Amino acid sequence: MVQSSVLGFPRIGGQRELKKATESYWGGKSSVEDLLEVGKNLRAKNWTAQKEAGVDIIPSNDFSYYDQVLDLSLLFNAIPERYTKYDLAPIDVLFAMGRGLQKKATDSTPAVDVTALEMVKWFDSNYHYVRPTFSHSTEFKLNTAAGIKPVDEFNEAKALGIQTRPVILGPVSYLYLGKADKDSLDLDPISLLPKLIPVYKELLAKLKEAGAEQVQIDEPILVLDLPESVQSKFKEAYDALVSSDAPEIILATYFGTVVPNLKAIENLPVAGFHFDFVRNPEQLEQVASILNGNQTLSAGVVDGRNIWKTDFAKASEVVNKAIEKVGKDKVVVATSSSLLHTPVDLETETKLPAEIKDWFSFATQKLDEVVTIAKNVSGEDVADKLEANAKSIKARKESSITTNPKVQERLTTINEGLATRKAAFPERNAEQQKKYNLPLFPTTTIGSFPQTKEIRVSRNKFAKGQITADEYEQFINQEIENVVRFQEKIGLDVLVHGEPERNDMVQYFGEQLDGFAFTTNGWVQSYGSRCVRPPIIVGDVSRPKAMTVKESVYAQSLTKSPMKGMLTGPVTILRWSFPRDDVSGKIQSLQLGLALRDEVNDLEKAGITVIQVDEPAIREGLPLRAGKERSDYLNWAAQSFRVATSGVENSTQIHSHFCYSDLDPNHIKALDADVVSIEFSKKDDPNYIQEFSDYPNHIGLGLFDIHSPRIPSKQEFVSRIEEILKVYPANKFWVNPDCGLKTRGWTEVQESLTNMVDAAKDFRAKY
Ligand code: 39S
Ligand code: ZN
Repeated sequence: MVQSSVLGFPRIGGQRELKKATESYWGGKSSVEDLLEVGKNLRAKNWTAQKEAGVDIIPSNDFSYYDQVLDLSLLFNAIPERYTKYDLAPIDVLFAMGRGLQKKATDSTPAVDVTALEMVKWFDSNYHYVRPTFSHSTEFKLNTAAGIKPVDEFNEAKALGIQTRPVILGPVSYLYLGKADKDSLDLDPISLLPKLIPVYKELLAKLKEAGAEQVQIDEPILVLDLPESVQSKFKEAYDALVSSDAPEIILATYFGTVVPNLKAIENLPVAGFHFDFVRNPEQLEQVASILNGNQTLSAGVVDGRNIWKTDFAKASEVVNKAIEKVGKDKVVVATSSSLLHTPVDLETETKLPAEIKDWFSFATQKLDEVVTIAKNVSGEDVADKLEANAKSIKARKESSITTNPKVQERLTTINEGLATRKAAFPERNAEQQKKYNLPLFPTTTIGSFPQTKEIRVSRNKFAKGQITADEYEQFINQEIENVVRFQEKIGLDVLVHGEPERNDMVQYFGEQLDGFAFTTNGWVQSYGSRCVRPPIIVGDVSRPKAMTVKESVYAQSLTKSPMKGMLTGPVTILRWSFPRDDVSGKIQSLQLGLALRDEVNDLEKAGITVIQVDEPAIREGLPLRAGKERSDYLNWAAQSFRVATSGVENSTQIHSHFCYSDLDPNHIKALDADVVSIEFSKKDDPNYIQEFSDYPNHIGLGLFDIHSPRIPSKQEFVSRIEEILKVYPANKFWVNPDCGLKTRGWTEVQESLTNMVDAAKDFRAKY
């Protein structure tokens, strides 16, 4: 009997219970016990759902109160000293590292003021992990202050009668995905491996003692281009970790092919491997050849990254090929990656048209998929399920919803001319300077202002028909006016309307574009307690009518300062939606580019002549390995952006914005935006700043971290600007936060922005 396996399950809960509990704890509205109780119930629920679905290999330690990588930093004692000075409870240390902490002193406790660790994208997904941050004084050991999470959760499941397979990020990936702290920039994290291995050994021994037979150790960096010096570390690590004192190790990779790194894993003494055959089915041939005859081959055939129903026939074919190579008793049918990246349950979607809903499969449905495929390849009778599945797959292929001949025809009109501005940057810049007459160090924000409880409640009422469209519009207009008046008061130069009307920067557009479906409860964790509801691209995309003009025009009518129109770019809409799998990313992105071009042109016509088209996801979309696929991507990504933004006059100023990733300035040059703003406040490496000084157009290097409630002082802004000015020229220097302010509260925003603008004014006086 071929076994079925899941690499990880979403932990936020079907009704975002975890989000609500964490935010309530942070807000001082509930106790830590309440939070832990919610966590415990969610874990039990997830394990039980998997058990009941018939999944053979069920993960544990896939749960986290913030981020699974951050959990390891806490457990391994990789806690920078600045978080250890306040006598915080372990879970508060965890949250302080994840989101920073600032607390006024009380009679009994000292003031606390620490920034968060850097948060970056998890490979090419929209999930963010907290970057392990090491210094020369990092001393790895098992930090048992809060128990030993992987062991405790294993025992918790066992007590429910469920045997699980703990999941842990492997030591090579853990170090490689980390970075040196600012006081130890000469430290190469991977050099810490010999010090880390004994701690993993100790942890594995404890899991074995607790009764774990197998562990899933993830080494996702094996799908990246790795230097020889890192490739060789796998042998060193796994020769040491495999032992009779440790559970069997299944080494898991996902999100790509390991073939270029085959050497790194071919003689590892592990009990088996997991590979992603959704992304790269062709790697089967080569990966099967390195197995030693005793090793398990876990075949990832159910997509952990998208919501389309698995084609049972196709998936079974891949698994059968694997069986041919290594034998039935050595193959496991698995999800391609953790299901963290998919919404919890399709059943709770009551508003999706039945025809479309039948094409989807969310995490809960995917449990049944792995089980069914495993049964099928084992020779069990699942004929009715196969038949129903084949019917859905065929219906989607033949549906008229997916094709729009007009869109396809318009796509053929795209050429270089359509994707090129009328003049080059120097000429545009001169015209823009004449038109707007902005001072040196112009100040602006990235677009969103606090999405308050009040705003969300009002939108919710409108959606439920409890208030009228007029009432909702009036409410939104009042919000816009407040945001405009505030910006005028503190003296910002280029204003925004604050986006109170938007639920999310991608979903908002998805809901207005043709070719999309959207969910009412399809939440996916993005970082910490924050979730997104990715819209789903089901067919050819077009824009039936203007999407943002009304709010921008209203905002501009309130002020003489330039008002920025705010759009999300084609690549980002594509990346943060669930994309089609029947059409290339390039085609979807160009269709979005055309739809947005209409919007940009409409904004300009309506008098909005500073327009920001955000592309924060452009970097994460970069194929994980260098090569033709990557250069192709960069070409079509930039082309889509330029299709969207090149229909305007020279004097119209196009902005763009990027965040969440290490950015290569070369990748954004090709967009030819007049002004870009990038996340920068957590970048400490002077070489990184240097790289941006060659960027030809204007650039705003983000000056404060918007993920943290912490308020930087004016002096802090001054110091940071001074530091950047050492390598970055004053005449291209915009002043702005790292990113949009929607997740922050008004008090923090008011103080931070005031300090930021005041600092800019000082420099203006000096230069
Ligand atoms: N990806 C996307 N799609 N969007 C982004 O902004 C980003 N930014 C980056 C990278 N990836 C992104 C970082 N990620 C949020 C989410 C992701 C982020 C940053 C921020 C965020 O703030 N999410 C909100 C959250 O988790 C939800 C936003 C949303 O869709 O809290 N809100 C809806 C709305 O405003 C629904 C709000 C809601 O919860 O309409 N309503 C309540 C309910 O449904 C009812 C109202 C209430 O009582 O509060 O229960
Ligand atoms: Zn951003």
